[in-house]
Amino acid sequence: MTISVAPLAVQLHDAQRNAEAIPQLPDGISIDEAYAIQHAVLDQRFAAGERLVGTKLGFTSRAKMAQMGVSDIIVGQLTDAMRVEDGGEVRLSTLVHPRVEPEIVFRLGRDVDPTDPLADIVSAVDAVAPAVEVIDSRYRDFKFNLADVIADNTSGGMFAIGGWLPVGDIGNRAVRLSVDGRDAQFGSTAAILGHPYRALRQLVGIAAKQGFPLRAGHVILAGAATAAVPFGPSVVRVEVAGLGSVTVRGVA
Ligand code: 0L1
Ligand code: MG
Repeated sequence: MTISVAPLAVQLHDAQRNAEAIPQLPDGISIDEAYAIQHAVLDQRFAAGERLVGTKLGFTSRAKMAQMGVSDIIVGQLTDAMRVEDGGEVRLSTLVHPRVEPEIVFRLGRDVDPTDPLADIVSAVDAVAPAVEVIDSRYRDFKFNLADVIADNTSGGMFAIGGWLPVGDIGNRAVRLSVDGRDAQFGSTAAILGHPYRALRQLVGIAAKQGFPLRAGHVILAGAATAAVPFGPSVVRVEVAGLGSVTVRGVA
């Protein structure tokens, strides 16, 4: 099937700007075509003045794969406009049907060339932090297939990052997501492909194939350690053992 990238990208971009759900994309879109649509969606954000600040991995944990019925790792893009300060507010009316999920985030201390077979992304990481990701599918009822979600910038919404720390042993740290002080999800960083470094290494291959730059200063969300929960007017806190915490407040 030959698809027209531009109109689909405009539809997705408008859905995000207007916080209005749209139907899923036509059947038969390939993974490469889905990434082409995602790039065209992000180009509209860049044309409006937003800046690329990193990438996000998705479906790196079984809990997320099971929740969404999708089983391949996907990559989306983060812009400066998507970032909320730790403790900051997210205006819920700007999103379609937001959910929150607990993550850890890496920061790159130097550029990584993903096309270099010897690229060692783990050694390029200079800091790690807890993060909360606000995801928001532009599709009606949060229902999508793999191509749909890739085209939709992997449900990218907003994200907040806690305090940066030098990278220590992050292979099996307890993770808690709480809403208004009540526990909502428990997990471990080990749920992220067995070790979050595996997620980083997988990112390199996808970045090479799909044209994502990995630059010094970029942040990389490793993917949720647990299933996501709906985000309403509330204070959401993510804690990662040994790494501290980060909060965001959803406001009507
Ligand atoms: O961290 C994740 O696994 C996010 C996946 C994004 C797609 C979604 O669940 O809507
Ligand atoms: Mg995520």
